[in-house]
Amino acid sequence: MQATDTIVALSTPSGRSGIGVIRISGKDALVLTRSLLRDQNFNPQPNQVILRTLRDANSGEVLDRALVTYFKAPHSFTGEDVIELSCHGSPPLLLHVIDTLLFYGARASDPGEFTLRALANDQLNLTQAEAIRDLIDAQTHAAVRQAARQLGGELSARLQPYIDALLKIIVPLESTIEFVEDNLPEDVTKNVASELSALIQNLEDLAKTFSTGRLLKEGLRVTLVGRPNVGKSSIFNGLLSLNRAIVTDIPGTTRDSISEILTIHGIPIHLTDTAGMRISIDEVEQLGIERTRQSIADADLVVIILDGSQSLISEDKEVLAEATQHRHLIALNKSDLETFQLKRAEYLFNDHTVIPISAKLGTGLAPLKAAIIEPFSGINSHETDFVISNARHYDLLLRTANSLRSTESLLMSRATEELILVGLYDALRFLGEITGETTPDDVLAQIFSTFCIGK
Ligand SMILES: Nc1nc2c(ncn2[C@@H]2O[C@H](COP(=O)(O)OP(=O)(O)O)[C@@H](O)[C@H]2O)c(=O)[nH]1
Ligand SMILES: [Mg+2]
Repeated sequence: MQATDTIVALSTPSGRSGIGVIRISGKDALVLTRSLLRDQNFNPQPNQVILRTLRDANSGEVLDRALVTYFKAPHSFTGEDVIELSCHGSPPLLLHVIDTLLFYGARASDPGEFTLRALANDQLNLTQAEAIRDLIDAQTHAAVRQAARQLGGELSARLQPYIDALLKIIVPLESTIEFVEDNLPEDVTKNVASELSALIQNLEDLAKTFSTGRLLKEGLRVTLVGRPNVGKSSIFNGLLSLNRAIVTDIPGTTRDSISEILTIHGIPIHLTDTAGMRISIDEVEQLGIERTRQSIADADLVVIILDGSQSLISEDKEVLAEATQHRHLIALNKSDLETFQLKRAEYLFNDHTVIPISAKLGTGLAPLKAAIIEPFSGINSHETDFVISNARHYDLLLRTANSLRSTESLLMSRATEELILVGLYDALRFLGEITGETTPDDVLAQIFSTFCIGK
């Protein structure tokens, strides 16, 4: 996995900006930079920022005045020689500088290749590399905090005692194989069994935090449904505090689902406004209603909206029949109207609190927000303990626990040590896959393909 070539990439987003940072990593980083500066005597002190002139390869004309920083191997992010060029953030200029470096022999980096090199050179482990990606992709402060903790090595530190505990079971078993002809003595079996069950418990407890971690990372999909004109689009706009969806008193105005992201207490909410559900002969509207059904099916939570100023009509009942099959909340809109009646019998759904709202006045939106995240309360960026936020880690923790469970039953049925050890070694390998020690190359390639270029 040791890289021999020198890679280059733009590390800041493409587009106009104050500065744009180009990163070069590899053994020729300094040689390439000397060419770019047309200065063969360029010998910078590591970790110091120097202002230099960058020049075109053919004409020698000035491209930019840029800040150049040299990080000498192994004291760099990748563990290789690294040069960072802070240029002015003009897209054509940055392209020109990169093209010039390619001309001198650099190679355009693949996604995540800088981080992959850092991993190969033991500058960080796999969970930390993944944390860098998660940090960059984080959509909320809570997700940033979790990624930062993982970047600090918290996950690997949490796994280490489990790896130690496994080794503590494996090592004596290995030595028993060589000396004992018969089955394991009763007391050894008992000891191993109790150590195993404690370990399984710990692993499962850690795995369970994934439900919270996934929520912090991916958020909650919430879909607003109701018949036309109950005020879905008005509530959608109200929750987002902006006029995103078109609101009219013409039923059937919203013909396609639209989605936006808002955050409630650090949890990203993917909010979808849908076409009103009703029987329609209009083909476009029918397609919209089909999308509404899809959006209901995909949602973690459906908010059913009814017009509280009117009696329930058959279209409402159809919406209720369909949407109450999913996790749902009921909101009663238009509480500002005189005919609004929260206590009307038909709205008293037995096991449900109904939230009164006036999208027009903006009242009731805060209680609605609170109700949306209520099942997830306690997940607060300040209270939350470290959680598993990556499906790959979750899967491997479960596989570890499962293979220990099978080992446990083998132990109970007094299987041979060799058989018992197979499951224990599997568990050890799964834990090692989390931190990258035993991760197969194709899995690594898959992980790094999800990174952005320049990281
Ligand atoms: N009085 C009153 N009118 C509302 C309220 N919410 C929405 N409306 C009106 O109801 C009509 C339909 O609203 P809209 O949001 O487009 O409903 P949708 O079809 O469910 O998306 C519009 O004329 C809105 O101004 C409310 O809370 N009170
Ligand atoms: Mg609408």
